[in-house]
Parts: sequence; structure tokens; C-alpha cells
Amino acid sequence: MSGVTSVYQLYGKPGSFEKKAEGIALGLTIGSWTDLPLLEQEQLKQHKGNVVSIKEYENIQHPIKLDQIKAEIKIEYPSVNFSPDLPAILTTVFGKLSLDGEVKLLDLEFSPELLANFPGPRFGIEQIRNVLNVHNRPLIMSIFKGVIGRDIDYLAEQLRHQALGGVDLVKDDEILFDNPLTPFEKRITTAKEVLRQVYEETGHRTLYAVNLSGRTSGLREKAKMAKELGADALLFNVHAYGLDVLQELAEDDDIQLPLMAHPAYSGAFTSSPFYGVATSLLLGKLTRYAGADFSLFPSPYGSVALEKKAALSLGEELTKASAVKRTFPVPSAGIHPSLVPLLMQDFGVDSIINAGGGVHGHPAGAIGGGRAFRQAVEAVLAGIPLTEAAKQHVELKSAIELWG
Ligand code: 1AE
Repeated sequence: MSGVTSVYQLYGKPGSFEKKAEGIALGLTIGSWTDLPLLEQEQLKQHKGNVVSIKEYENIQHPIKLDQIKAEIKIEYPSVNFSPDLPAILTTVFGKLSLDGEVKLLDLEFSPELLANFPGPRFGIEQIRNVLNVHNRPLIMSIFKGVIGRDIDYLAEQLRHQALGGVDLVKDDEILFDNPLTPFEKRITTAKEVLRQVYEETGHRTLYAVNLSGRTSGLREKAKMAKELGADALLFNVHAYGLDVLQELAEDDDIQLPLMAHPAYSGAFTSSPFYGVATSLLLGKLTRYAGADFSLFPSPYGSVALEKKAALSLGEELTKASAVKRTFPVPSAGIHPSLVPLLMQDFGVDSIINAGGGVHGHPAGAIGGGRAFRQAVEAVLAGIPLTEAAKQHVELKSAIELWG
């Protein structure tokens, strides 16, 4: 049957979950079942939500309500009940239910027929690598920092230093919106010129992701303009707008730009262990299905850390075999060169190492910061401990001295 199967986590008394699950399956579909006449049952059968499984965790007690244990329940919802778009799907599976006590949405499994409505990333990992012609190492990305209140010349200089350090991508800070000092169009054209010059001087190509911001109604035109001006990629605060807006941008043939999904605001939905949506679902599977070529998320060991298990399963969701292309995992926040071995161990070669403070805060500035990251990556690929590699590379040496 075409549809979506939801996995929920809830708490309750042992043995109480069957009734609860049946209540959800009916409540979110046809309302009632056993008291319906047989004819109506026959008519409504194809619309009925079905409980697929119930797993009680007898050993996992609620931390406060000590008579309650954790359970995971799976419910299948037929496609016939909703239009094939994320707003309809999310409202079906977790609309009113998200307001109804301690219940967390852990996963959604789309049937192949339903998934066919989600083209996913337009570019994906392979095509981004082709554009950069970098194939066998994690990419390095840096972030503009301290640019609010600064003019375009300041941005241009910061970009030039980041690119000269050898990073593959530079993204806008997610809190840099349209403003008179560094307007959207000017950022694109200035960055293009700076990166062209760096390419001519060094042969190194860096892509720039400009922050696509403003009212939803203007995003499409703004993104098209970015494309016409020669933008490389768009940064997008998807969770402040909604996943469907990302999907609209990804599917628009007049835009055709790589899309970088920023996790800003997503913590409001994912952080609670009892409520909301699992990080791996929101920033992983759904962000991929909605068409992000890159998904940023807090790494397990930086300044804003995600629990390791959640971060690993998020990375897995972005890259595992699927009908849609793979999205680059971008574990971020508080990343510095000494974390490169851990990042590569946990997220593999097909990931992006992303740092703001870890690039700009280097004693030799952003040029030194970028170089230190590149040196750390090369060392890990060659199987050389960073402390050993630092003997040959002054930038890596100072990074390790600073960050440990
Ligand atoms: C989780 C998003 C990370 C991000 O966007 C950002 O600006 C990180 O900055 P740093 O590396 O922590 O300075």
C-alpha cells in the first residue's frame, strides 16, 4: 500500500500502548471504526490508519512518572488520505498529535510510490564534487564572521582570506540578511569577482553560498536573480521557513542552484527528549527529501553539541542508499582543526568540515586557519597523527597549540 509509516515514542503504563496506538491511528484518519456499520467499514477501510507494531521498553522508565515506561509504536497512514506534499504528510502524522502530551515523532518511512513525489537534491554529493573537482577528501567550508555592520569591502577581504586558505566553500553567516551595507546582489557579484581572482592567482576554486532571505513570496524571484548573477549556491534557513519552501526552490528549473540547509531554529522542534521531532528525521531524512544538497547540524563535539548517537544517525540519513541523491552532511559549530580526525572517523570522507571561529581565530588569520584544516585532512588521509604532521606544517602546529 502506498503511504507513510510513522514511528512515535511515547510513555505510559505497561500494557496501555495498544489502546493508545489504536486511538492515534483512528484519530488521525477516520475517527472511529468498531462502532461503524459494516458497509461504512468497507467504504472507509482504505482510509484507515493501521497500527503496525508496538515495542515496549520495560527497562526504560519515565524519569519523573515512575509508573510509566517508554514505548515505540509504528502506524501506517494510507496515501489516499493526503496530497503528496510535506505539509499534508506532517499534518496527517503529527498535526494535532504533536500538541497532545509527551509524544515524539522519531521517523517516517515513505513507500516508494510516495517518495516518487520528492525528487530530493538536484545536485547531491557527486555533482557538488564534480563542480569543485575534489573527489577523495572531505570538503572544507568556512563561514563569514563578524560581518554585521561591515561594508562590502570588509566582506570581500574576509572572503579573499578564506579562499586563499584553501577552503572549498564559504557560506554567509545565517544571521546576515539583506541590508544596505552588503545587499544580496552586491554580495554575489563581489564574491564572484574575488573568487575569480583567487582562482587565477592560485588555481584553487572556492564556492560561495549567499544567504537567501526575506519574505517567502519573494524568495523564488530572488533565487532566480541570484542564478542570473552567477551565484554558486544558496544558504537557506529552512526551518524558519518550512521544508516545503525548500522543496519549491529545489524543484524550480529556473533556479538550479545547490541549496545549503541551515539548522537555525530547528532546535525548537528537536531538542526535547519527549516532544517534537527526532533530529535525524528533521535535519536528515526530510531535509534530504525536500532537496537540500547540504545539511548543516551541530557536531557531537563542538560548541553546540548534538548527542553523538543522534548526530551519527542524522549523517546516515543524509547519505544512505535511497531513491534520491545523497546530501552532504555538514557537522558544524565550534569546529577546529584538532577535531578533524574525529569528524572524519564519524562522518567519513563524504562530509564537509565547517568552521567559523576555527578558521578566523587562527593566529595567522583565516588564511592560516584554512591551511591548518587542509593539512589536518591530508594527515588523516595519510594515516599520520596530527601532532606528527604539525612538525611539517606551521599552520597546523599553531592550531593545535591554540585549540589543543
Ligand atoms: C550549526 C551551524 C554552525 C554555524 O552556522 C556557525 O556559524 C558556526 O560557527 P562556528 O564554527 O561555531 O564559529
